[in-house]
Amino acid sequence: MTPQIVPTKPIEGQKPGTSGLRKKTRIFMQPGYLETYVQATFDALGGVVGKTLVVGGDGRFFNAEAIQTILKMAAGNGASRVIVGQNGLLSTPAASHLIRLNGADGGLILSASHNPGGIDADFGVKYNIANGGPAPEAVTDAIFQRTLEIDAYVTLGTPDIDLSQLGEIALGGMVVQVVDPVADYLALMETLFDFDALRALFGSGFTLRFDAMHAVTGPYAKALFEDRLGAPAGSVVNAVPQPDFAGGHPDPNPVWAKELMDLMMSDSAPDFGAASDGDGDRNMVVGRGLYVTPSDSLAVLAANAHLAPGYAKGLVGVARSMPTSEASDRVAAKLGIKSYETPTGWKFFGTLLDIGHVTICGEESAGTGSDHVREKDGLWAVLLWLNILAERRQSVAEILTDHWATFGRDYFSRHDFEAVPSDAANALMDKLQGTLSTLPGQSFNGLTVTRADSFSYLDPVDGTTSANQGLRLFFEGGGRAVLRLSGTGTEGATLRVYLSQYAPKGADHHRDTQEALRQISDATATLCDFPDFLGRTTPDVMT
Ligand code: VG1
Ligand code: CO
Repeated sequence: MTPQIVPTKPIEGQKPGTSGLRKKTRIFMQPGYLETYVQATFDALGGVVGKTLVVGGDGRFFNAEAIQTILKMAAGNGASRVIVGQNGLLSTPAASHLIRLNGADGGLILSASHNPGGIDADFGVKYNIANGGPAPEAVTDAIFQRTLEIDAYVTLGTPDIDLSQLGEIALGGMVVQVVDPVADYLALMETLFDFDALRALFGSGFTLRFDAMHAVTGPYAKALFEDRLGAPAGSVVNAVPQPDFAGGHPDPNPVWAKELMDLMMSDSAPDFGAASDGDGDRNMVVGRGLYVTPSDSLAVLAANAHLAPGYAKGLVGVARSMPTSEASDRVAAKLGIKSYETPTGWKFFGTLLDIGHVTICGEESAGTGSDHVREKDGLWAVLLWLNILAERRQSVAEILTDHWATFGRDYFSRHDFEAVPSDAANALMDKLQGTLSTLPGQSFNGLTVTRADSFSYLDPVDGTTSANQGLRLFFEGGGRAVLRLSGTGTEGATLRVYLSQYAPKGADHHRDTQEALRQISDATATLCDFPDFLGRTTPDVMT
C-alpha cells in the first residue's frame, strides 16, 4: 500500500503555549483539519518512522472517527506500532501509564477534558511524550510553528479497522494493538493501594457514590469499586460513556456535579462521594456534609499518603500549581520535605517527577496525582482517600477538622468569569499588570495590598523560564488573589480569580468559605475595576 500525500493549508487560531489543540467539534470535523494538526505534530517530532504510539480518547463525539484517521496517518507516516484502547477508549492517566509501561515513544489523547462534548461542543487532541506526560513547551511550540507552515499530510487509503476486538491487526506495515483500556491501569493501582483493606472497608458497610458524569471513568470505576473492591452495585453512577456526556458538563466541581453534591449534603448521604471529569484525570472529593477543596485534598493526601503501601516510605516532595492554596506547603514544611510552586498545567510537574524531586502534585482545578504516571489521576486520588479512610477509621469531616487544627485552614475558592470578550479580558489584565508596582501600601475596601507581582517560573531541572503565569495580589492578614486567563476555553476568554485566606491554628475553621473570602473578593473587584471591564462583579462559576 502506498501512502497518499494530501495537500493542506496551515491551521489558524491555535493558542501557543497550551498543551494540544482544543476547538469546537465542527472545526475538527472539517475535511483535513484534524489531519493537518496530527501531521504537524508528527513533523514537529521529526517524524514517526519506526515509532510506537499510544492512542485513545474519552469517547466523546468524533472520538471513533478521529482514531481511525490517526491510525491511517500513523501507518502512512511509517510508525511501527500503535497501541489503542478497545473501542478507542482510554482515560488520560491510563494512556500515560500505557506509554510508560510499553516504552512507547509518545501518545495522542483525544479529549477536551472537562469541556462538554457533542457536535456543537468541544473536541481536542494532545500529544504526550515518552515519559507519559503532556508535551513540554519546547515541543508544543514546535508543533505550533509547524501548524503555521504545513502544506501536506500523509495517510493510507484503507478501510476503517475494527477496534471492538482485543488483539493485533496489520495496517499497511504497521501493527495496531487493541488493548483492554482498564486492565493495566487496575494492575498499577493494585501495586499502590491495599486492596484487602479496601475490600474490608466496603465489607464493613462503608458506602460510596462515584459519579462518572457519563464520561470515560465509568468502566474503570465499575471494574474497580464494584467488581474488585466489593462496593454494592449502583455505587458507580452515570457509568456508561456517552458521546455528549448526556448533555452534561463533565467537570467535577460543586456546580457541575450538583446531583452528587445535593446527595452528599442530604440525610441519605453515603460515607464518601467522588466524581471525575471527561478524560478521568480530575477528581472531586466530598464527605458527608462537607465538600473538600482540591487544595485541601492535596494537603490531606500529602499528610497521610504514608498510610497507603505505595507511599509507605514517605514522600520526597510535594508540588502545587501557583494558584493552588498554600495548604500543601504547610504539610511539606512539617514533614521536612521540599515543596514546589509551578505554573498552571500538569506539564510543569513532569520534570520534577522525572528527576525524583516530588512524589505528589496537585492543582486547585481538581487535579491530583503522583509519580506513578505523568498525568493527574482522578481514580488514583479517590483510592488514596479510601485507603486513608480505611486506615484511620474516621469520617472525611473528622480528618479535615483534625487537619485544620494541626496546620490551620486555607479558605479557598475560584471565581470564573466565562465568555468574556477577549479584548475586555486582555485590557483588564494589561491594566492590572501596568499598575502592579503602585499597589503595595494602597487599600481597597479596607484591605491593604502588601505585595503584587506577575508570576514567573524557572524550571529547576531544564532551566527554562515561563513568564506571565498569573498576576498575584497579597493582602495584609494572609489573604491572596491571583488572576489569570484560561488557556483551555473555546469561546471568548475566561477570567479566573483565585481567592485564598489563611486562618491560622486556633482561628475559626468552620466559617462559610465565600463569607471568609468576601473582603478579598470585594477588594479585588474594586482594585481591578470589574464593573468597568466586565460589566459585572458576579462570577459564572464559584468552585
Ligand atoms: C485548566 C485548569 C488547569 C488544568 C487545565 C487542564 O486550565 O485551570 O489547572 O491544568 O485546565 O486540565 P485553564 O488554562 O483553563 O485554567 V484538564 O482536566 O483539561 O486536562
Ligand atoms: Co481532564
